[in-house]
Amino acid sequence: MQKDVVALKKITDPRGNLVVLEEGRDIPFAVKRCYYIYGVREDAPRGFHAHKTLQQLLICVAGGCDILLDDGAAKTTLRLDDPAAAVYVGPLVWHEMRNFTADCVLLALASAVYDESDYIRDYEDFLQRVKA
Ligand code: T46
Repeated sequence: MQKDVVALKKITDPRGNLVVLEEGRDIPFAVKRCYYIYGVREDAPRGFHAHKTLQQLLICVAGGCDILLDDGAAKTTLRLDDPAAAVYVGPLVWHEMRNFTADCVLLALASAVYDESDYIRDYEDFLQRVKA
């Protein structure tokens, strides 16, 4: 499991910063869907699921939040708070997001359109699938 925040390509000049994400270079899958999460209460954690097949790249384009990644063997918590940094979340990785700042905008680039049947929302079910 990738356990690090990955630095994105940032182009800085006197006007500010521009971050580039290109399919096949910075994004290891074809992007079929984007969504973003914002206005999250600090005491309202989200996630608590894994995906069967979905791949995602998560970026806090503003503010920050903590992301716990759990592959069934090891858990790691990363702070995502740089618009020029991303976390890759592959299939069968349980993830939980916490401690959102009030200004946080969490952008997700996803490899497939929304499909509730791709979610594993029960932790014991997740562990069984990891072992299988
Ligand atoms: C994930 C983390 C990082 C849709 O109708 N379409 C969509 O594309 C999405 C993402 C969600 N929804 C509906 C499903 C629920 O009724 O929006 C509602 C909230 O979704 P959920 O409770 O799954 O939200 P989070 O923040 O717990 O999880 C989301 C993504 O769903 C998930 O894939 O990996 O962000």
